[in-house]
Amino acid sequence: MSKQFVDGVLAKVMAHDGVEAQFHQAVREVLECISPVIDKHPEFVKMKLVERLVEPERQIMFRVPWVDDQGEIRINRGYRIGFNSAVGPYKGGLRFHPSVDLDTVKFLAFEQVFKGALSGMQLGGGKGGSDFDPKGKSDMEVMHFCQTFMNELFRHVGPDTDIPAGDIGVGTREIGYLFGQYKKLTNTFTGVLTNKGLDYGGSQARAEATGYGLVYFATCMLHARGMDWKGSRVIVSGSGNVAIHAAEKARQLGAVVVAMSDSHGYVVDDRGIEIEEIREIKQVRRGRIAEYASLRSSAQYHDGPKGMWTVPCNMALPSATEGELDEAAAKALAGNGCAVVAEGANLPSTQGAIQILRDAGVSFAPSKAANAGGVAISALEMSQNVTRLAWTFEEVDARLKKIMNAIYDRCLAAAEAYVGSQDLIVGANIVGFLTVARAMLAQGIV
Ligand code: NDP
Ligand code: 2IT
Repeated sequence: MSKQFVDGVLAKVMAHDGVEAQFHQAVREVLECISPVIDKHPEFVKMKLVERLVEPERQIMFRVPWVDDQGEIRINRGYRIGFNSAVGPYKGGLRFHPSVDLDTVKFLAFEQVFKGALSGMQLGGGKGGSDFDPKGKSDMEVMHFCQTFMNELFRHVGPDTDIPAGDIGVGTREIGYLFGQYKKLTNTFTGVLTNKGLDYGGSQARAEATGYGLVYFATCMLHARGMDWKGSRVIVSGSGNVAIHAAEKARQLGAVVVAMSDSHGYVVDDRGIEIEEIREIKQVRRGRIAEYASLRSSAQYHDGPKGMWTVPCNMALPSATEGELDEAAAKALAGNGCAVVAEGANLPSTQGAIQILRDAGVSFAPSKAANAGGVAISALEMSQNVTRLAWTFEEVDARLKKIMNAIYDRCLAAAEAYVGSQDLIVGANIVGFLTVARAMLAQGIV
């Protein structure tokens, strides 16, 4: 009965939102895991919880006109989706990248609902962004864009309503400009955004949180297999906020990070990548990862990011973008004896890839659990803003570790209880769904 019910909801979503392929994949992954929960909770069916859950509470799209350094008028599109606020206020990042469209923002917002619930920090799910490309733009252009973007966004967000943060293309610089404009427009100084700079309400360890949290989560997976980081070969895709901090923590724990990438290609360094060098190239100089190979004689650069998955490793941490780990990549990883894959990016693995990894006995952690450390520490940033206190790095990092361990334990317990397995995808979706569904049930039909 429940399988039929779930299939029916999925068919309706696909018919209703015809071209949203990424959103469909995200919905499918959740729905395919929750049949055993639906079996035990007929009230969820009666109250149409699943049907309500797949419909965003609100979606905002707006024009963002701005003027570039040459005096040319440019027009971009802005988005913010508040997907679900049953567990807490809408919470999730803003992405600035030319590929951003409604489908992208919708699937990311949907994922964020379960991630917020899994984090245990009373967070709802939202996401936003624009097809604006910060690459190659001057600081002034980025500032003007951020100000115009906020000129519309400010009326929809607020410290108790919707709290955006960073994501691809939105880092400390962009958050600073967005915050300054919100403050001016509303005449308030509040925690309306997270990922802020440390001088004006940012939290220690927020920049590190997603990457460090990913490694803390993967540590639980390694220990379950009787493995450790020491001496292990690790590949980390991407070289942005999440990737750099994941690589940094893995290295601190004794791993050898042998490969990293950007959207143009990847570098291999069998002696272990110098993360500080990558940070300098990618975050300070805003350059290409290829430059790393010209600085280190032990490193080689290869064009195109996809080939990176063929580099032999014990663990892989996909931390760049959605869909980057496809079936060919999964086959290469499994064939080379990779034992653990934990997702730092949002939905980086295709469904076909996940199937191949599962069949090969690779331990796999889905993004909504493994990268929840970022949003969890955003919640700690919000707490510090409300109380006007600033916690130490060590304090926040210790909490992050506890939060990631707790997410892992809850996912594992749910998988064991509902399907008698240790499948973290099933566990994460069940815990996330149950938390949101119970909150929605309690709050009535709203
Ligand atoms: P950044 O913008 O800091 O970095 C993105 C990185 O990914 C860049 O190095 C970029 O390269 C690279 N990249 C983009 N596309 C590809 C590709 N096709 N192949 C290889 N590399 C690519 O973003 P974040 O690190 O913040 O985000 C990375 C991922 O993590 C995203 O999926 C995001 O949604 C997710 N995430 C982020 C969180 C956060 O707190 N920031 C929290 C949880 C998840 P290039 O420089 O060439 O563009
Ligand atoms: O995907 C994500 O979890 C983020 N981009 C971070 C969200 C947040 O609100 O900190």
